[in-house]
Amino acid sequence: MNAPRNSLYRHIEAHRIAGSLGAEITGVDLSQDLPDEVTREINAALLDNQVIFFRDQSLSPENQLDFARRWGTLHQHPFMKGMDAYPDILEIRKTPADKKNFGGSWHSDQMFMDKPAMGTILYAKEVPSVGGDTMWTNLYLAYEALSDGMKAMLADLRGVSVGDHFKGHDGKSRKDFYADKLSMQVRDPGDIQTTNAHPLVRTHPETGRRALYVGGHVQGIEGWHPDESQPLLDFLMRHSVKPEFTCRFRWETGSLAFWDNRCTQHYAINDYPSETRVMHRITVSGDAPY
Ligand SMILES: O=C(O)CCC(=O)C(=O)O
Ligand SMILES: [Fe+2]
Repeated sequence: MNAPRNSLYRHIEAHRIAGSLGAEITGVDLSQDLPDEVTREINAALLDNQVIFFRDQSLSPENQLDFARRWGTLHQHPFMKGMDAYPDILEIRKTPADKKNFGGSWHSDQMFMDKPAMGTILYAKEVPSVGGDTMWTNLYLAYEALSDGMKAMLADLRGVSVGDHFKGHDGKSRKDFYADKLSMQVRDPGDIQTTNAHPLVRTHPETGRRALYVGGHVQGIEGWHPDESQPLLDFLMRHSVKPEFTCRFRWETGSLAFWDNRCTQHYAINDYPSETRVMHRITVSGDAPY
């Protein structure tokens, strides 16, 4: 069902890295001004594979911004401060002095916003000699694998996502969670609404496929008591990240990943205590889920 459709691409090739999602794309230099036809093929590859990877790219911040803008307006993280010279780029940096990492639990980006991020474009500037891989999971497959009974129960439910104080941060605020454990700069979201409810089963606006829309930010179910919702959410999270639904990418300097947050979750693995990892991240704005 998810095989690469190389016969449909004229400018790029897609090479699957796992059975359930993820493909390495070859034949394109992202620093160039891409013709619309190539952009359309990259978008098709993203929809077909949920997360796509490019290796050996040499991108300035401007190049990465130009590439990201082909997919829409850019979205700034309400809790994290962007680079001084490029506020639309979040530098994800972890050094041996940092004990925690950014994105080190399963989640879908900015799911706590009224319009969560459509996609994230992450570019590797500096990577550990080994470790610091990222994993993704396919939420279409997670949905399709549920029983008809569970699908029926989830059909009209909405999960409440919270931007701060979530389980992946030990229930602490980002500020307290990072404090002396991660030197990335946190910011105050001001009056941006960072708690929002979305359908637990989401229809992808471009493919029309249904996905189980869960992630670490989901803390409750609208109209349910926490004693009722927590066991169900625990099950859905466990189910959604079964190894069979996942892929894992080994970064090199110059690798770029582009993932679709509408049908995936991801997890940044924190297993390089004595090395440094630096990534440049841009998120593309998305629609209100339905
Ligand atoms: O650093 C990574 O591999 C991913 C971090 C993350 O969660 C993100 O960029 O959204
Ligand atoms: Fe993330």
